[in-house]
Amino acid sequence: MIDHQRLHDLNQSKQAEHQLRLGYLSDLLSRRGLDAQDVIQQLVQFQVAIPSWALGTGGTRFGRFPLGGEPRNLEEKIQDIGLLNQLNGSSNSISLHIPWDIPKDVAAIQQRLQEQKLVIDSVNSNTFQDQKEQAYSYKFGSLCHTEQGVREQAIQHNIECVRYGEQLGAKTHTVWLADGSNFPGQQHFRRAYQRTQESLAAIYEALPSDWTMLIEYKPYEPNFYSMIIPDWGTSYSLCQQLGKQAQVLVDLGHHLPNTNIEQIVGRLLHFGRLGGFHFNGSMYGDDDLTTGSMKPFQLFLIFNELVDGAQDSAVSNPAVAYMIDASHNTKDPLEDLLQSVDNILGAYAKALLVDRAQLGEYQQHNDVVRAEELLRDAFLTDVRPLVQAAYRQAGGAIDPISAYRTAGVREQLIQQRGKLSLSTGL
Ligand code: PSV
Ligand code: MN
Repeated sequence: MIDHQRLHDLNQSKQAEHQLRLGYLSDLLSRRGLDAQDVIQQLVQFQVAIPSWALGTGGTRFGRFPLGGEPRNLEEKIQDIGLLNQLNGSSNSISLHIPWDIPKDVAAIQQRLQEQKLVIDSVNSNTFQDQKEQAYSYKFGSLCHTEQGVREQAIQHNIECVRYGEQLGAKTHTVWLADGSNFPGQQHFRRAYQRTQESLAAIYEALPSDWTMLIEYKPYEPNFYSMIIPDWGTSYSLCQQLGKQAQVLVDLGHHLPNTNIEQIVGRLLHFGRLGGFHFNGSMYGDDDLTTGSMKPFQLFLIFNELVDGAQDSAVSNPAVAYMIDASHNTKDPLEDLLQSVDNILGAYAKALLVDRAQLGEYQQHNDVVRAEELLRDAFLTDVRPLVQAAYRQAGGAIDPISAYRTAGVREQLIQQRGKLSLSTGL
């Protein structure tokens, strides 16, 4: 869809200015003892999984405004993510959602993945909606349900997800539960927790030994009085009971306003239980906006914890799975995802600039101002040339969004798939 020569020509037209800016920043960094190339290499290695459910227009419960050319099946979703990865070299994996992405022809899907140099990173279960053929309803919960038949059905669905994932080489299963209650008295808190824990244990039993189970938390929505896993503490407690393969997943939109998410990240790293992220942007709650669009400083502070943890030999946390979890109502989803990855890489690059030894000194001596200034300085550095260099070194575009627009990708997708094609997703 974007041929190599075209990409090359586009890069050529951006090259002079890019070099100028990269040269200036590299000099500045080397004065501080930092090697720009080192940072760029770390950015090149960084990969963020793209959710299959965010490739079409999702939006709100009020309206949906499809833009055309949306992927109609798993094959086309793979094609879209391949496109993103061609442009930024940072999106080489996919999060699948069952039942939307059940592979009909496993061999064909495997081949598509290979052609596009993509892998499946995680499979996500769906017990927050009822499917046509299912025997029991999840209206009053799934893994926490009072009736054993419902719980059993939800357990089997999760195990089925793992089996599909195995066929495609995934290694992670993500569980997000919509279970909870809307009114006081509706649910017995302790018993509902106990039932959830037992159901999760049954799923955990079926997990291959090299898999990870990620457990997401969310304070409210769709239930508004109580959620069965409302916070990281509950998620953590479940993981502790399940075993080493269970880890907490932090979705940035799943916090009450003003929650100190970076501190949660630090705590989970300390316990070795940080399993993964769902990146998105949030103003109020689970807004699923472009990552970094609302609170770029918070995103930087989160990466600051991650880099700190990665460089500290006292921390023994397994590899963290980085994923996006967003929904698009007004933007072209592919452009939004390019922006999100760009903001994520930018935050990571800034965190890599932090002089940790110096910061440690300031913290040790309680030099509040210097410590804060040190972080602010990294945050305020314009790291875009480093991110662009990473794209280019990975064979992508210096400016992915311009390349996407200039190549007329959306127009081509509309031509191929039609103006009315609709994607499955949130
Ligand atoms: C619903 O809140 C949600 O956004 C969760 O974050 C899940 O990860 C996602 O949907 C997919 O099920
Ligand atoms: Mn999520």
